[in-house]
Amino acid sequence: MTLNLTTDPSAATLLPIAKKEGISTVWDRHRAMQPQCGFGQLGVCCRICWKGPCRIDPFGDGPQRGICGADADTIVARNLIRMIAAGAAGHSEHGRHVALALQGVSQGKLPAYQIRDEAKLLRVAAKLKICTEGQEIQAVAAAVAKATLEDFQSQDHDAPCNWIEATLTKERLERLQALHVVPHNIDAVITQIMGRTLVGCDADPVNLILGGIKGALADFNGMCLATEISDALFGAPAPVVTAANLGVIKPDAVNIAVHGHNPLLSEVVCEVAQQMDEEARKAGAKEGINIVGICCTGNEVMVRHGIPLAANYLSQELALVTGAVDAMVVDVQCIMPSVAEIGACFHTAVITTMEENKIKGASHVSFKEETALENARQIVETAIEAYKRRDPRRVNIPDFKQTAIVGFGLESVVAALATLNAEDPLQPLIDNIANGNIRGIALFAGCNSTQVAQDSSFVTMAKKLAKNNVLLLATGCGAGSFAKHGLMTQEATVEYAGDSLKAVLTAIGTSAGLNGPLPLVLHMGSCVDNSRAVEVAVAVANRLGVDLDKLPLVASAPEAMSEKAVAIGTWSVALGIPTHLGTMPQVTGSAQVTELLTQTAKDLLGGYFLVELDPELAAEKLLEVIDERRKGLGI
Ligand code: MSK
Repeated sequence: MTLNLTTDPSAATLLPIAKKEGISTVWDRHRAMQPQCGFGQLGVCCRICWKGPCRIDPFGDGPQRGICGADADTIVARNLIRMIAAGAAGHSEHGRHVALALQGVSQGKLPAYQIRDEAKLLRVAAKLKICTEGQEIQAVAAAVAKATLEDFQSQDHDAPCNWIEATLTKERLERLQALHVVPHNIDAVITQIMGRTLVGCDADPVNLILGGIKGALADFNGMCLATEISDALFGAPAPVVTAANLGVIKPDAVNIAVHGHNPLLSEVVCEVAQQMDEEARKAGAKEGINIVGICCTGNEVMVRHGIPLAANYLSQELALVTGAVDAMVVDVQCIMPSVAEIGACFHTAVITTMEENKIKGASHVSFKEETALENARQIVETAIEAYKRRDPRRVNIPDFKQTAIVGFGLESVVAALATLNAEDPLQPLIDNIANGNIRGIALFAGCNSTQVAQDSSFVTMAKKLAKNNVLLLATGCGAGSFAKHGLMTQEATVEYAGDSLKAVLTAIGTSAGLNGPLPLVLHMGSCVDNSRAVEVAVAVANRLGVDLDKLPLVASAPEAMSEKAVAIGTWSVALGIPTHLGTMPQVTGSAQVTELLTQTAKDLLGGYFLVELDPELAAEKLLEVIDERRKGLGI
């Protein structure tokens, strides 16, 4: 009954309960929205000024220009790059927040935080060419924070942002510089996009798209710094065994769901929850406090600490329908406003924590790094109080959860490979790519969308690619899909990997002490952590002496939805990576923009968008792309 909505088995338990309780979910609202606006789907609706809204007739019978004179190409390009600006703003604001926290730690102003991974901080400093010799770790932190914050402040248009310069291959940087798309200042580039897309400004679709690519690379810069500084503050991920899906919610515990993206609060909530476990037991919760994750805040604490993941994007409301979540603590991004209303149907405290992200009907704890410990205590106390009001007769926790081995960043991948070749850890990976045991690498990223039965395209594509010996990496809600469906297990490797891939994963996993293969899909973290996959790719490219667009590497966002996914997909293309989309981008109202993104980009950047809604066909097309790349390398 629910298969055309979601393939997550826990939804089959909870959607009928939601219906019985009169609770509307994301799928009900999707149905109510049909038919959706065709002009919007094609990207030809312009709402940039109040003479409008205007829309271009895609059949050529009606208006071909908006009231100001903008045609479909201009309107589509403007709409698209505004989405990129929004995505870049979200990621880089998250990054700025983390960088300011590092600065606060370096000044001794934030007692709730410390540098938990000094080795990572030193590696970051070396990458940014900061001299660390004879320096105290606090001084190194201050220098890293300063160099990072310069990426939001520099007025030198010719100097690339520090992080992008430190991260990309030399050849890629030069290629992007020749196109004038390398950002010098994240904030400035986002502001420029908003300025150039005002009524009566940039009307050249090519120029607009180049501006969008620059914005997307600003997004990449923001993601790199967010990921790596978070690692320094909270620890780089290492393999850990945990679990995923709504069955991780415990009937006899105070359940606190951490949801959103920014790890600054959730890290402290995890710590404080441990200290307050006894208080929960005193309130009657035999199993104490149980923290579970949702979306990318969930992924952050999952890959670093093995906190189980309850839900990815589309299932967030269903977590509340279990009737057993006592508090849902949200920070930024991908939080459905409906959660406040659904929480109110139960006893659940839905708590917003960021000044710029409030929800009508939710309570608010104003989170500040300076007061993080007391903010976290207040949240945990609220959860314990809510637990006392829980109605056990309304508790319905689906009996579905899967084991997941997670926590694979560059450091842990290299550490695992080093057990095979300590002197040159990348060599075994390169050898196995060259001899075809690993046919290629696919990075699965991005969201869930109601346009696709939840998780279905991720799972279908992954199984097909793995059978064809493609090494699979995943982030964000894509990683959540794989974790929930049992594809981050050793058993999945045995069942679904092609013979040669299985042999490689078994050799690495066994030698790394996992008593068996690596999981079929390697969980690299949240959506900002896509930069981890680039780090691995850059390391391989540098080792081979080629640029990223030569590698048998592809990316896929089969269930893309967010403006952040638009930004990520665009930088992925800009870095030379063929990038699949499994949902229709809102650009097809312009033949010129569509051609720029799917064909011209290939000549300019090496990467390009490939749109295929059928997951089986999409996997076949990605295999063809991988083989084309292999041919180019002569392997
Ligand atoms: S949470 S941006 S639905 S991946 Fe990162 Fe998931 Fe997409 Fe949000």
